[in-house]
Amino acid sequence: MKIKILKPVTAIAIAMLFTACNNVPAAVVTDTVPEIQNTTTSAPAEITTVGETTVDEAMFEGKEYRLPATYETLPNLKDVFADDFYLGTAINTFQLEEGTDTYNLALKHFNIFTTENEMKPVYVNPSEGVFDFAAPDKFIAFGDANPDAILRGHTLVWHSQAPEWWFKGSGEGGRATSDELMARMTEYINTTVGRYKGKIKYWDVVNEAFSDSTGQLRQLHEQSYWAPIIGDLDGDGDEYDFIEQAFYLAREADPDAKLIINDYNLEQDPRKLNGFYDAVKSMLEQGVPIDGVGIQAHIQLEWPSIINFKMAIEKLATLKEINPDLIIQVTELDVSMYAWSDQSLTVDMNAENETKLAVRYADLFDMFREEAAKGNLETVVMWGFYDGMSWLNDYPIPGRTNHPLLFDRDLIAKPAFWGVVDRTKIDAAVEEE
Ligand code: 9MR
Repeated sequence: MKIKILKPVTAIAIAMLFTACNNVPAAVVTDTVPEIQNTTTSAPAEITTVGETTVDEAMFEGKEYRLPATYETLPNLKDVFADDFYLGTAINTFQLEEGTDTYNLALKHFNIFTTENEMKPVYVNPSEGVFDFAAPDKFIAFGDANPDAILRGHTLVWHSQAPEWWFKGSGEGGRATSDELMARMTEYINTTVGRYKGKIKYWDVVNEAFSDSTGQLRQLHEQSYWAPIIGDLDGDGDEYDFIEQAFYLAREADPDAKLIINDYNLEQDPRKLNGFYDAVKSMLEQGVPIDGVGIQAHIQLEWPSIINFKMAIEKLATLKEINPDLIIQVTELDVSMYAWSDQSLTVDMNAENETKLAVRYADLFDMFREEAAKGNLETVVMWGFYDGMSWLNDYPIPGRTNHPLLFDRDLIAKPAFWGVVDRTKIDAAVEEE
């Protein structure tokens, strides 16, 4: 296994960006930590490919989409922003069957696509020696068939949706040792990034490594084994090593892919933003090949303020002093209709609420345009395109219906769509509703 030993760096104190701190809890509560049992791992078995991954497909069964006859007359979102940034969506391969409405709609409006679930390690490498590339291969085939579609791979190193077996091994309490976990990460990155070399333009190499409560690396009680198991390999006093190694490995496996470090709440939690910023800065100063930062942006109707979001982008943009080519992407945008503390199951999407959402989207995209014009924003990816597909249905409140995206459950453009395209049309779009 190849470990790059990095030069120690001087910690640099960064002034806090915001004075006020909000109390919004994590936008994302992740899966339960796998229970560690007393097991030992054997030598890696030969890699085999198993059958198709089906992720969340059941919820779409039986649904027939009927695009309105007028849909072709809608402006293509990606063209509206052609001079500003790439515009994308999360997608699943079952939505990409050629000729279906979801396929047509996705290609009409978006030019960059992220796999919502199907490239997560728990599905790709479910057990030792087994790799299932059936769904990712379909995603790549979609890219091959549509050469203008840019593909993002999501994600390589994450504490959630990672296979439990990665973290088990011959260490204390049946936990993997640092060497074992590094070997698995190395095999995974080499195999997966290597397989799609030249096909995936961006990889979310490391996802959600930072804690909401401290802004520092997640620890065991925050559901992550990565830093606690891999530890400080280079002895420089920090435990960013699993991140550093992941980036070196990904760079080696596909030198042309753009490598992104991705996290949530950066736009609304100064403590987390500062911790993330300091870590990325320190790694960039050591020469870790981080090409870009991803701001997930799972936000709400009334939180955070546009100015806080903008300041977060601008703070991250100061990292260009170290890497002038640093890319900033919004990677998972959606706007929940509910405040985080709200427990309700439904919200009346009356004219007032449709308008609020449309204005929220209009304000966001105005700000994105400004930041893109300053060279601070390269891509905006939405976490889905129609309300029926959003993870925010049933989450964080089971049984909840949400309306966070630009198209409704019948694939019809909402007033929010018009907010994004042309805010002068919001009133008319609301009346039509
Ligand atoms: O949208 C994804 C949902 O279908 C999955 O059930 C969930 C499992 O954790 O992951 C969702 O996507 C997440 C993404 O991979 C990382 N950032 C937060 C996203 C929303 O939870």
